[in-house]
Amino acid sequence: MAHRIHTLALSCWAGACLGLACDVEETPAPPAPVEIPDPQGWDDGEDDPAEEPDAPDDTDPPPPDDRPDIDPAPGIEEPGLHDEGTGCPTVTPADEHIDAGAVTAYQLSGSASGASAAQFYVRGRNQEEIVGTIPLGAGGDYAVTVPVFCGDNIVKRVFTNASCAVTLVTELVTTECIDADLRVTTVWDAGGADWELHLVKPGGSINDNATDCTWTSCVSVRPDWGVAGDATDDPKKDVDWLGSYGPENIVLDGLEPGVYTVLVEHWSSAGSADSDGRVIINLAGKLIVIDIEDLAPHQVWTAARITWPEATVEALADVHDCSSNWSGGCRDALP
Ligand SMILES: [Ca+2]
Ligand SMILES: [Ca+2]
Ligand SMILES: [Ca+2]
Repeated sequence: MAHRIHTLALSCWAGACLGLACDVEETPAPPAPVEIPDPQGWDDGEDDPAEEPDAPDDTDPPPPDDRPDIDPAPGIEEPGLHDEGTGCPTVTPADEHIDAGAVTAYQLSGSASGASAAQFYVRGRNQEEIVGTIPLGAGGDYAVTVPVFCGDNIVKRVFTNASCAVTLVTELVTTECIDADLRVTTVWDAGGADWELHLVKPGGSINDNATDCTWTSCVSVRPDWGVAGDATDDPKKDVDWLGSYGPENIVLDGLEPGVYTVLVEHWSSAGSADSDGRVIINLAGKLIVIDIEDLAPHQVWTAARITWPEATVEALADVHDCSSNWSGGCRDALP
């Protein structure tokens, strides 16, 4: 199974290339949408997930102040287009509502002529949140498959250039769905060539198809976790990506008790050694964002340990060089 390289022409990463506000320590107060807080400030160190309360019975969402702020257009909620600035990108189509059907992921596509950078943001009805880059092709054309949550979602697409930010807000509805306990998402930058997201079950190891949910085990098939023969508690990698940016996403409902491990491989040798990205975990109402920095090809980043049913997340930054034992993925025994 060849991993193809998919490259799109967006040469910058994060808000730094936009000439917009990039210092996430100084989150601007809405309404000032042009001053987009950089949701991809890998280096800020704030909202350290390691500081998550670990009281065993605490399954309630943390107070809003404890959540990382990853909404690139805070306060802009009304469906439709919102322009702030001059010389704004032309965004089509301007979907205000999408009936997505019985899906857990959806391809957003269209054109944003005149935009130099773009981001997507999805918020579910239980305040699940994800954010990432929309790669822009020639003329501002784009198509990116993003995870979506169960029921009513707010989807924001923010298209920017040096003088304007256009936010397209869309209500997106999915049906025949469940509010999954766990969503793990990873996104990365232009220099990343095929990052690979792994969710390893309690007692399992990376690239073992029975215990690791990843591209070989969890895309077109699903490993049988939890109750044997019951597919409702099996994981699925519902968004897989082979090029730059991502996202990739794994969804799991009905977790077995124990400790799960989230790992990311930088899969292609064509990638940059200084590639950055992040892991976003939505776990039973909690939002945890873990930054990944300078992940070189054939390195593995152990990003988090998730303990269930306590619903706690330990953020990690363990880097493992697997280049000496790499064959279609890391063959070292991890975690
Ligand atoms: Ca991948
Ligand atoms: Ca099962
Ligand atoms: Ca870097």
